[in-house]
Amino acid sequence: PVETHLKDYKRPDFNVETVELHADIFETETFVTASLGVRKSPEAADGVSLLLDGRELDLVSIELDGRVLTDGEYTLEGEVLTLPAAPDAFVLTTKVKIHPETNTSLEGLYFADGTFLTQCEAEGFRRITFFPDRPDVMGSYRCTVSADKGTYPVLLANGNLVDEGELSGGRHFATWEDPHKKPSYLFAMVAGDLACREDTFTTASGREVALKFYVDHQDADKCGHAIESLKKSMAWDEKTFGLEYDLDTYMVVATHSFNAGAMENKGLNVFNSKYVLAKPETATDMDFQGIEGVIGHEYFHNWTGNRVTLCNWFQLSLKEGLTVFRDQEFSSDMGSRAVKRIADVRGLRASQFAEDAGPMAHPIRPESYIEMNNFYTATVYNKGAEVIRMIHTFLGPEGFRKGMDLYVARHDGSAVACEDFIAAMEDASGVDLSRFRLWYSQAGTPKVTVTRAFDAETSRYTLTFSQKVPDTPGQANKKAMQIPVRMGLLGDDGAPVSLTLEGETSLGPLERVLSLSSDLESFTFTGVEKEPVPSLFRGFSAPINQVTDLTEAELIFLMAHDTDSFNRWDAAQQLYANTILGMVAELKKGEPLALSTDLVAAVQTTLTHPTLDKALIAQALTLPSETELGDRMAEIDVDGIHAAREFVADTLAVALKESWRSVYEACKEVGPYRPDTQSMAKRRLKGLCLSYLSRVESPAFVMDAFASAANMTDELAALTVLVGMDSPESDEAMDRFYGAWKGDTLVLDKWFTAQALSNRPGTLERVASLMEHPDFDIKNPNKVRALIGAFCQANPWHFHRLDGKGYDLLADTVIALNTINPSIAARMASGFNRWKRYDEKRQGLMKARLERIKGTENLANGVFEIVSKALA
Ligand code: HT7
Ligand code: ZN
Repeated sequence: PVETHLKDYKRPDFNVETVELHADIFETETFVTASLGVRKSPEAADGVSLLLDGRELDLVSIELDGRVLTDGEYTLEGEVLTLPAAPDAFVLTTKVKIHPETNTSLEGLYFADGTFLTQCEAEGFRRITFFPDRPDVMGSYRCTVSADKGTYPVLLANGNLVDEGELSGGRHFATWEDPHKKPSYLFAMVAGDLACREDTFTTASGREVALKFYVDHQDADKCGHAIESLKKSMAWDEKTFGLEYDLDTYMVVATHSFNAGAMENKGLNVFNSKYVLAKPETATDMDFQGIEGVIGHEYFHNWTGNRVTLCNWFQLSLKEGLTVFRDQEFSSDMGSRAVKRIADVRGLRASQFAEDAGPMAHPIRPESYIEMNNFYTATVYNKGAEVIRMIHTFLGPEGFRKGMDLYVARHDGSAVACEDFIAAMEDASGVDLSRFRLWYSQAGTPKVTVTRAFDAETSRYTLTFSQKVPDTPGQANKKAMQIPVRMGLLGDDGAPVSLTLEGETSLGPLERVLSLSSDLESFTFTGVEKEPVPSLFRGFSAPINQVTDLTEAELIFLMAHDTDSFNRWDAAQQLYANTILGMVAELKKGEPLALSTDLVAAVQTTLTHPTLDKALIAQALTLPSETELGDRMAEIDVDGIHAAREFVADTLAVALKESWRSVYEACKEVGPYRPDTQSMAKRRLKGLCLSYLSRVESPAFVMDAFASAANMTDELAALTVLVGMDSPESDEAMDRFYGAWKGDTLVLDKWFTAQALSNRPGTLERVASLMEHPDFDIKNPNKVRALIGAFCQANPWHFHRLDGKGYDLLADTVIALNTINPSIAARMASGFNRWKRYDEKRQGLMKARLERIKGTENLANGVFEIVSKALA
C-alpha cells in the first residue's frame, strides 16, 4: 500500500470549476455522466497531465469538448485516469457504470434499507465518477438524479431544486444546483421513499430557511427533538460567532446504515438515524443529548469546514477540532457546562489518551497516512478541540471571537491549512502562538509533574512544574509545549487564597492562568499565610497527564471544597483510582482488602449533599471504568482491576445502603418525561443509585424498577443492571424488552449492547450467539458497534479471557468485515492496539490474532495500516 505524506503536498495543477452530473439509478446498475469544466492553474508547468481518481468504475465513454477520446489519448491504470498534456481549459465528459446495489462499503453511492444515498468524505466521490478527488479542488455543482418514481419518490442533492419532471417508463428526475463552490467530499444525493418533516428558521437578517428532515415513514414522529436542536444551533452560531446560514433550505436525511455519526454535505446532511430519531419511550437522555450535539456539530460545519475548507486531508483537525470545540460550547450553553466538560474529558482520557499511548499515536495534524479513514480519530477530533480550547484560554473569549472573525473573513470560499487558523488568531489578538504550534506537530500526552514548597517564615508558596512529552512511534526527543494551567489555591477553611506572584505589587486574583513553556518552571506566590491545597488544571485546562503527590486527605478536601466543579470531580476520580490500584497491588500480595472509612464518609457527604447539582453528584460517585484504570497501570492486570473495583463498589453499596435508598426515592419523578437539564440530572442519579442498590437488594427490586419505568432512560438503566445479575429476572427482562421493541432497530441496538456489557459468566458465548440472531446484521455498522464494539472495548474482563476466545471473536469479525466494509473492519481491528500493555500470555494470544489478520488474502489498506502498525 502507498503512504501519502504531508511534505509532498502540492497545490493542484488543474481546478474543476463546474461539475454537471447525471445519475440515472436503476435496480441493478446506475449510470453517472459527469461533465467537468476544467481549467489549468496559472502556476502549473507546461505539458502537465490531468489525473482523475476512480474506484470500481466501469468507464463507458470519455469525451473532451464533445470529441470522443480514443485509447491512446488517455490511460486508465489502477485507480487513476490520466489525460496527458491536457489543454488549458476544456470540458471533459465521462460516463461510467456503477453498482450501488452491491456496495456494502457504505462509501460512494450505496443502497441500504430501500434508499440510495452517498457518503463522499474522505474519498468516496471517486466511487461515483472520475474526478480529482481532493479537498482543494472546488467547483459549483449541478446534479440531476433520475429513478423509478413509484419506488423512489424523493430525489435530493445539494443546494436548490431548479427543475423536476416525469420521464418515460414510470421514471422521474430532479435537478439540484448548489450556488456555493465546494470540494467533492461535500457532494451528496439521495433517492428513496421517505417521509418529510418540515419547519422553518428565520435568520438574524430576516431570511426564512426551510428545514426538511427526511426519515423512514415509521419514524416520522421522532424528529421533533432534532428539529428543535437545529433551530437552537442556528440561533447559537449567529449569537456566538455572528455566522448565519447561507441557503434557503437545510435538509437532513436519516439512515440506519452509516459508517459514522453524520455527514455535513452542503445543504443536505446525511445522518445516522441514531442522531436524529428520539421520543421519550425509545430514546435515553444520552440519546437526546447526543442528537443535540451532533445536529449542532454538522450545522456548525457549514462555516468551519464547508465555507472555509481544507487544502489537504492532513489538515482535518482544522475543521474537526474547531467544530468539536464549537459543538462542545453549544452543548455547554444549552445544559450544564460542568457536566458537559466532565463527560468530554472522560471521553478524551478513555479514547484519546489511549491512542496517544499506542501504535497509532499521531499529532493532531498527521504527517502521513495509508488510509485517510483511519485518521478520523479521537486525536484529530477531541485533542484537536482541546487545542482550540487552549487557544481560547490564552486569548480570552473576545480575542478568540476576533480571531474567528478574521479567519472567516480571510478564507471564506477557500481551502486552507491549520497554520492559517493560528495566524488569524495571532493577528487578531496580538498573542504570540509560535511555541504553541508544537501542539499541531508533536504527538503524545505530555506528563506534567508538580511539586510544591511552602515557606511559613516568608509566607511564600512555590509550585514547580516539570513537563515531558513522551516518545511516540516515529517521534522522539520532543520539545516542551506551551501549556495553560488554570489554577487556584485553597486555604484550610476551603476559601480561595489571593494569587500574588513574586514581584507583583498589587493583590492578585483568586484564579489565574499560568503559562508553561519550558521543561522546568517555578511560580512563587507571596502573602500565603498557611500551607494551601493547590487546585491545578481547573476545567482540564490542557490535555495532559498531571502527576501530583496530593494525599488522600487533600483529595477528599478538594472533592468537598474546590470552587471548580470539574476539579471536584477529578479529585474524586483520582481518589478512587489511587484506592483501587492500591488494592490491585494488595491482591497480588494476597493481602485482605479494606476501604478507608474517610473515603466512605466523603462519598456519603457528596451523595447526600443538599444543594449540589444531581448530575455532578452522579458523576462524582461513578467509579473509573476498568479500561480507565487499566490505562493507569504499566502492565494491565485485568483480573486484579475487576476484583478491586467490584470490592469498592460492593463496600460502598453496603456501607451506604440507606443513603442510596433515600436518594433513589427522592429522585423519583412525577409527571411526564422532560428532557431538561434538571430532570436528566435526577434520572442519572437515580440510575446510579439503582446500580449500587442492585448489589444489596434482590433482583425483584430491580425488576420492579424495570417494569415500572415510564421512559427509555429509566428502562435501560434498570435493564443494564439486571443483565449483570445472575438470576431468572435477568433473562425475563431481556425477553420482555426484546418483545416490546423488536420492531425498532435503534432500541434493539441498546438490547445488544446491554448483553455485551454484562458481567455474567458466559457473556462471550452469549455475544457469539447474538451474532447469529435474526436482528443482527454484520453489514450494519450500528449493529457491529452495539454488539461487538461494546463487548471488545467496554467489557475488558470478558474480552480478555485467558482462553483467547474474545480475541478470536474480534479477529473473525475483522476478517469478515474486511471485504464487506473495510472502514469498519479497520476500526474494529484497533481493538488490539493496546496488546503490548498486557501480561505475556495475553500478549502472545493477541499477537497471534493480529498476525492472522495480517495474513488475510486481499487485506484492505486500512486494515493493513492498523495491524501492521500494531505489530511493529
Ligand atoms: N465530517 C464527517 C466525517 C466522516 C464521515 C461521516 C460519515 C461516514 C464516513 C465518514 N468519514 C468521515 C463527520 C463529521 O465529523 O462531522
Ligand atoms: Zn465533523
